[in-house]
Amino acid sequence: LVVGVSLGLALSPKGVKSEILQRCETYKKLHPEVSSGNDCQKIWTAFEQAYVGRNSCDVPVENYDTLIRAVKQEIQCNKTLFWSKSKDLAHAFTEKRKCKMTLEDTLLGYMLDDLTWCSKPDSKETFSSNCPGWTDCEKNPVRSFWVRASANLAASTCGHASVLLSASVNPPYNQNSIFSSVEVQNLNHSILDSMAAYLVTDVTDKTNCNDASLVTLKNDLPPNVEFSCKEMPLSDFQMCLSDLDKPCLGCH
Ligand code: ZNA
Repeated sequence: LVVGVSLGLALSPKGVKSEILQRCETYKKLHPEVSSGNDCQKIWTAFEQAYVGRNSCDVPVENYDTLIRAVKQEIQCNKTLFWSKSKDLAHAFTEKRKCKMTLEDTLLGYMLDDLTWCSKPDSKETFSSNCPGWTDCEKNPVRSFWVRASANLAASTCGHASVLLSASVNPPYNQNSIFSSVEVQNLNHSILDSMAAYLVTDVTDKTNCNDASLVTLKNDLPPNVEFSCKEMPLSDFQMCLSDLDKPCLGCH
């Protein structure tokens, strides 16, 4: 078994625990509405029990169920923005426009974005280096976390959902992605009405909303979830970031 080295974010000497606790407290200050229901120390304990003392290629997705239950945050209808191969664009957008939120704008995603963590058998420690990379083995602690957190966000998404896709990657909708294999699969048709795909197109991109992969996305959605696709030139997208009076991605 080849286990790669993923460096993750450069951490303060105190490590993953203090980074996560600090992010949790920062989030609570920025979002007073989630403050009273969430105890950062309890969240840390629920988080680490998922993977401490385990082989770092043997952390099942369900091990994060306790963490999911420990984090209390209501997902507001019409706000979810999924993304696939467009992380930086999606986060630039939600940083400027509070009408949409990605997984990384929720408490759970905010605490763990860009971090790497793992443990080892018979250890009580959390490490942030020499952990398996995303594709080294399927059941690594980081990937299992994002699968579980993504499934939870999708299952709670109500009203109208959006997804930001890039015409610069082929295909823009990939059935191997977490967006397809986890998020689309976990949407709840009894609370979700519609999904709009925004395909960001750079000047030389030839892919448009007629791409076969977008037909696949439409067909992968649960029955009765209405689908639409809009091409969005990158220049228009950048305009959305600078001119906040311009309506974009359904935000006014
Ligand atoms: N914040 C995250 O790191 C993250 C968020 C990781 C995985 C999933 N998510 C969810 S799913 C988020 O809410 C998005 O809506 C969905 C995006 O997942 P995707 O469709 O699989 O898109 P992607 O761009 O291929 O991957 C998303 C992220 O996963 C990347 O930014 C990386 O952090 C990680 N990743 C995916 N593939 C690899 C990888 N990291 C290293 N090597 C890879 N081959």
